[in-house]
Amino acid sequence: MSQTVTPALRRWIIEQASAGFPPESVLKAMLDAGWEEGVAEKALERTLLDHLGTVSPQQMAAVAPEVREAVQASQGMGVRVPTIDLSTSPRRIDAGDRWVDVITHMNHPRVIVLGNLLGPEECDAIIESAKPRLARSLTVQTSTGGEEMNPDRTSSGMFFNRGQTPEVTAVEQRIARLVGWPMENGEGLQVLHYRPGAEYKPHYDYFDPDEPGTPTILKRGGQRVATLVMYLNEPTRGGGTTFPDVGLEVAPVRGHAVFFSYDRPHPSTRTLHGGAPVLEGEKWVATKWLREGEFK
Ligand code: PD2
Ligand code: ZN
Repeated sequence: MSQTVTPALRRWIIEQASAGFPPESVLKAMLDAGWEEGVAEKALERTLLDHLGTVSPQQMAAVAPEVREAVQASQGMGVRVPTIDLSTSPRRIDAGDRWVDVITHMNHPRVIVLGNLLGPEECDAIIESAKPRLARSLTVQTSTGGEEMNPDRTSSGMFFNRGQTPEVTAVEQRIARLVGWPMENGEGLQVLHYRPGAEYKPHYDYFDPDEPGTPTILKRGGQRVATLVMYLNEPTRGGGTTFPDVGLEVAPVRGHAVFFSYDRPHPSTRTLHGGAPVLEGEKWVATKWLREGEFK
């Protein structure tokens, strides 16, 4: 008889580990309860690696040392990611053709909220050139590497090619300078339009390594390592960008942007994020995703 790992079992495993029980005693309890050894070992390992990757350092200190080591080993070293050097607490950063304001930032997840990244006339020009090409948003289907309609994303959208209009080029050059990452590693700018009620449910922007379509997607420049969501207008109410793991919501202010980076394709980066429903008015954003290598 095949045994399936239920959410209840996963919750129980997490409770045991959080209470400080070492993995051997959790495994023994599962075997005593009638679980097949192979199934129990796999369930234990997957659950602990997924869950413990996302907990705070304080919570992590409470788990058994061998579990902590296994989680750290499985996560390995992260890759180099785009960054904005804030070590000297600058209030403004020279992005080449414009001074960009630093509004707020946090380290885990690495999130930086920027002001004045785009001027109002640039926001309008990008919206106007996107309008004629909008279609209901598709997301990359990681099971095949193709594209699919996604009910979690009720916006309409389009992609520019890199350098497609003068405003797009200016913004791409500014971003490259700001985060110290080659323009060639950027995907084409995506524009999204949300009407009242539209939202983008929480998700990760990296490609799930366990999905069968991911190797195909990664042939074009490797993993995504950072995202910049730029607000092109202001909804009257709602439409913030949320980070549920840390209770953060970034307000959509015209010309502002939220930058976040992820050095591994894993929930431990705490970069789960979503677009909250627009309650009143409409919302326009432009998203720039940055890859590890050149996006061709
Ligand atoms: O529009 C947003 O706030 C939003 C939220 C989450 C955009 C994206 N993700 C995205 O484009 O990936
Ligand atoms: Zn996203």
